[in-house]
Amino acid sequence: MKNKLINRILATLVILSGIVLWQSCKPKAPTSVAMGDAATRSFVPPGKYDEFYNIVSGGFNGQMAVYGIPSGRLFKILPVFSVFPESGYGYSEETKPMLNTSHGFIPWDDLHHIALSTTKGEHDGRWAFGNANNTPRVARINMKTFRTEEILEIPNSGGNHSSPFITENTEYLVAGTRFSIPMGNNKDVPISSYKENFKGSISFVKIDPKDGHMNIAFQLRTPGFNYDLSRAGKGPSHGWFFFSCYNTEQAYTLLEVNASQKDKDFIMAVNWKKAEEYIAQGKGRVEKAKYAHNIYNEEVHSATSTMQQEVTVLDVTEFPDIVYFIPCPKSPHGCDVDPTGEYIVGSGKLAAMMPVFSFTKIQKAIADKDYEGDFNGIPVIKYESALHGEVKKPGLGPLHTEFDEKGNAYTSMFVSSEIVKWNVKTLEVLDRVPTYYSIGHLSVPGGPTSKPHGKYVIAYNKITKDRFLPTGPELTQSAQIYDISGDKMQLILDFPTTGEPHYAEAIPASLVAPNSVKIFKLEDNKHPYAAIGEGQAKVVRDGNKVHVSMTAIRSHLTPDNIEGVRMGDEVYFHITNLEQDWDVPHGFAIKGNANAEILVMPGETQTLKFIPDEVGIVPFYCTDFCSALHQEMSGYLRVSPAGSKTPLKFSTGKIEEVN
Ligand code: K7E
Ligand code: CUA
Repeated sequence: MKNKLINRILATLVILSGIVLWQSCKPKAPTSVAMGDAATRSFVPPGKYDEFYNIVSGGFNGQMAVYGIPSGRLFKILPVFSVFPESGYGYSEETKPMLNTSHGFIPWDDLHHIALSTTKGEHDGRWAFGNANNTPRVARINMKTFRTEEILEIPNSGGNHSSPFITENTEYLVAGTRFSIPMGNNKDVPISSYKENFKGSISFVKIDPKDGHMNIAFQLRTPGFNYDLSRAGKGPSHGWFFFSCYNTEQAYTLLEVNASQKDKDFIMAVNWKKAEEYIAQGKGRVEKAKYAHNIYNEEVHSATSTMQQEVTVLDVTEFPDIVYFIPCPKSPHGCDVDPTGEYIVGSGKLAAMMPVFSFTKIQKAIADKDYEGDFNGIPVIKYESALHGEVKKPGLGPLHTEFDEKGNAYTSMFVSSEIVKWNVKTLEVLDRVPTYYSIGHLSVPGGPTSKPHGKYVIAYNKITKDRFLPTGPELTQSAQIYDISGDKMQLILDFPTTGEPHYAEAIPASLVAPNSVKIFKLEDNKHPYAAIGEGQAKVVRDGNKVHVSMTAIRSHLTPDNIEGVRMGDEVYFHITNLEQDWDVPHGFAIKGNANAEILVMPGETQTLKFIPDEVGIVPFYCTDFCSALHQEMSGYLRVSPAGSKTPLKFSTGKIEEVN
């Protein structure tokens, strides 16, 4: 028995060391492969626009970043789950509620996946969604303002990795748990009771088609193993979802070895239309849960956080026709559906080939009950019965697949550091190019949709070694753009990225740029402390709270002299930017503040809290270089001792005589 186990471990180690050896296949020196006119194809002349927006996740920085394609130029860092002192996100009173959770305020997360909203399977340019991998949450970004507008916490989840993935018309976003955990009333259990007590869960988040608001419609309670990635069906497979599952061994320690025992794990096929029916029939179980729902409202330029109390659960083992398992070799990671919706690609990280499943065959196998057995009562479809075919010798360590508009697939190979192009129908490998190095996700514009825009594939790499000037032990993260318009993929650009780029989607600029908000209209500003015009500027004491309604316009703040604040006060600077011109933000910061700055967009009001910690005169100023007289855009706050009788007064431009 023991010997058997040791043999198994040894066998696994041999496999793993093989992988380490395979890694040495990758090119050793930086190679300049951009030849001929290749590099000019990424060149966007000064003053010209890029053709695509690339919305790239930032991994452990908890943000998204916006780049232009094909230039690779960085346009914006878009804070989502992490505080961002540069804009005051998570520091201003208005944005703090966005980062509220059932655990309280959390300033950071790990953002892996982007999903851009679609209608009829095609990009519509409305919203971008992202996942918080650590403290399970999903976020929605409004593509008109490029701001995080909503964050929904996901209860009953042990790490939100297979998330967010959306259905054809953005009806639902799914959020699947990476780790299984005990749920319900009895959570204090031995870790070794994994098999009995640990469960998975997949949340179906309903998206309101009008305003994008997210609510958990229901959760599927699933067998205890790890749920890695997912894609919705489309076209003929609309109504289904596919998830890659690993650790079907149900190991709970040294997963590296113990979760790689079996020859095959599963792709889990979910008939969500069926689940929807059961929910409509009232078959879901309402369970207590606690999760935050945070919404930013641009009318008041403020967020609110509400704690939700319930979630409706369907245990899939109690319903015969919601979930089916399809065997998939060796710890599948990516699980991608081609643009036609017929083919589902499983990427076993440790497998030497890639299975492509057929939706038609899966349906037939279900109709014929063509099963090889069951797992926790859930039917396991015969591998051969679901299989369209295998891509033979695609490369080593297949992770993720995207598609072009010509019936081709592009798969990232982590171990052999390359992108492999193959034909979805014939499964024939057509081309391969090296990536520098260890590619994770890749992105073809429109690649996960029914209508890919094609033209480029962008590689998001895990290792940058020797591609850029060294910057100490930590190097920049990197991405690479390949032209895929011809038969052969051709590298045209390396570009550095911020954070760790996990996944990205690229969307034609024409679907987004025309809708971009330029200013917020002052007359629509319903912020309770807004000063719409300098005449409304004021300072009001409310106990130990002092509310300053201040205006900013080139190049002064009103008021710029404030007296009567005392030690022990909390001062709230509510800054309204009176500008109604595009691209004229004003910033605000005050000396010694244990807080960040805030950046205030034209027509908007934002609030910075300040607690004085010493008596004296404290300067404040505009932080964004807004005009030739930006340096003059400043003022003073006088802080008097606690209990002093200094009268509250404020002014701008008033010269007082001192007697
Ligand atoms: Cu492959 Cu978290 Cu999508 Cu990264 S995951 S690579
Ligand atoms: Cu306003 Cu600088």
